[in-house]
Amino acid sequence: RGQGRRLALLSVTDKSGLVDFARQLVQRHGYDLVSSGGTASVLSQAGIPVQEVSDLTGFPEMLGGRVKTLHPAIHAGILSRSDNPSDAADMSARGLRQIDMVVCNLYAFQSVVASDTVDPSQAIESVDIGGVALLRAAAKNHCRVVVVCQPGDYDAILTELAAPDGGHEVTAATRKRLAVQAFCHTSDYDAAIAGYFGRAYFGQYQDINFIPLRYGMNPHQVPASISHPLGLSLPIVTKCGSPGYVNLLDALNAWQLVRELREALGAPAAASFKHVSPAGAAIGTLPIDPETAAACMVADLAAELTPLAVAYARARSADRMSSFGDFIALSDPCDLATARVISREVSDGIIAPGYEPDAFELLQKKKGGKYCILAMDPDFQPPLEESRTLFGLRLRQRRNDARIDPAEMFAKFSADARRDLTVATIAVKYTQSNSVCLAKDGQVVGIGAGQQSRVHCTRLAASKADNWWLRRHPRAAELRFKRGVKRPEIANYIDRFVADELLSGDAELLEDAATRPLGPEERRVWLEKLTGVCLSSDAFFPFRDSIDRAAKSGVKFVSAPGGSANDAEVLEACGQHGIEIAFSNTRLFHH
Ligand code: 93A
Repeated sequence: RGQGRRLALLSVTDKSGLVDFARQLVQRHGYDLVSSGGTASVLSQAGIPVQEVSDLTGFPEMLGGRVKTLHPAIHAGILSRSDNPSDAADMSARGLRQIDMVVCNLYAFQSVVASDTVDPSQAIESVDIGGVALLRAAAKNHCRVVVVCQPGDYDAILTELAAPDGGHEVTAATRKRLAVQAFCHTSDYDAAIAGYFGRAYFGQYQDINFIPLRYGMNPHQVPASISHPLGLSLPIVTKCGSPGYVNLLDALNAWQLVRELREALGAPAAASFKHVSPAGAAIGTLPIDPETAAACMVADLAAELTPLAVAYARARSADRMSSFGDFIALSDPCDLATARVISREVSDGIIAPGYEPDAFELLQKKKGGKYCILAMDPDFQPPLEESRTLFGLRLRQRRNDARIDPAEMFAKFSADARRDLTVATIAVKYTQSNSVCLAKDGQVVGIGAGQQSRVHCTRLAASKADNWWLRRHPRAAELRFKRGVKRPEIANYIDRFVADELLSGDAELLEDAATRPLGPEERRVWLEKLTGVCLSSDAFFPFRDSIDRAAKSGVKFVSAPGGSANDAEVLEACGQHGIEIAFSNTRLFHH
């Protein structure tokens, strides 16, 4: 091996633990040392023999330290392979020496830019180039080279070098671990640099590769932002308003939902999100019958509705109370008719692949000009792997790219059931788990989200579906409200009217104060007419109770993953209720 002694290159900003580590390398393990300027001077002051990088390269540090270790003599020393005759010939032809260990930690970019007073021209000087190259080169050649990127590893390495039967070697397993650590370190480092300059250069203009958010999950969680992890352009442009963190969670989930619905069913789709779950979702087709138009509170606009407008009107009418202040997603560019439907609802924002000028003009007036309007690049394809950090730790996974293909998953059902099972299944794919969704006529009619028990999801979804159906009771359609009663008040009144929850002052809202509430018998008779409903569950049914409850709300078609110990019991329940079930292989948890 070279002249018999090993060679370690040390170039560190954080010099803690350096002297002790270096001394042991020299005195106990036979290493020679070579270092960049600052590191070399700390070592020689401590009486440790060290060469300067420039002694090895014959080239001085230059450009005020911008070029220290960036030299072929250094990088060939790190990258030359063991047992490779051609590499060995190259090395000896130039009289170069192999480097066996690289100890390097980088300019402290993150702590430099954490200070409020630093500007980009100062931050630039803390972008480490040579150190990153050292770490990457050493990590690449880890089958021979030991790479150490943090002082916390010094002790473990010394312990290994001192192992009685170790021959002053670092094991292959440790070299691999250290290499992966170095690759992670340089990747985090580059992300911090991209993030800082994105904020510094584009933050105030928004929407190139960084959108500052109003605040995080809560107002005290500042600052907050969204950016592309690779510093690339974002596929989202803020056209109006200032989105918050939860808006983005809603927008990105809702967008995926409508895009998949459109792709699976070939019709414009809309979703109405609240707290990162859909309150409703639908595809839109024309014509729309008068009862549906009335139940969706768009009877006055019926003549001008487009399929997209119908999609939103239906999505919004699945659960009007929950949709109050929603975040909307549209699969297609927003047209004027859709903007008209939206403009009179209380809503927090919208994401769509574009806006016709007259539609945009109308939406822009909402919320005193603060309505959040996001334009989404419809061609954006996310990478297959996704990650998030939680409590400082990064979780990675393959994104949920399971395709809901109606022809494949629901082949045995009628066309209507196939459509509605698709709506329900794509809806649960983007609903916080556990979830169960009921759908009918191309729209969600009830969703139970975020429950820890399966049957609670089913109860919630089914009771919402009951409520949706009761709102279509002819007596609800006949209600006449006083002038000046607002749309949310009407929606809330109707909800109480059909649920037998009327309050003492409620009669004040009506033109005819003597209107009789909907009685239990009227409800029962009407609910019996609810049939042909589809249900999708994001995970298997552990018991038959969900099927028994679903049957009471007109469910006739079910899709759920199989695999429960009680599948047979679930099948039996379906048989008893005349329900057709298809077990899928795909669990659809979402968090
Ligand atoms: O400016 S650099 O990117 N140019 C280089 O060639 C280079 N080589 C090592 N910075 C460079 N380094 C970094 O210098 C190391 O990553 C380390 O953080 C620091 C150590 O410098 P000194 O030994 O002079 O204190």
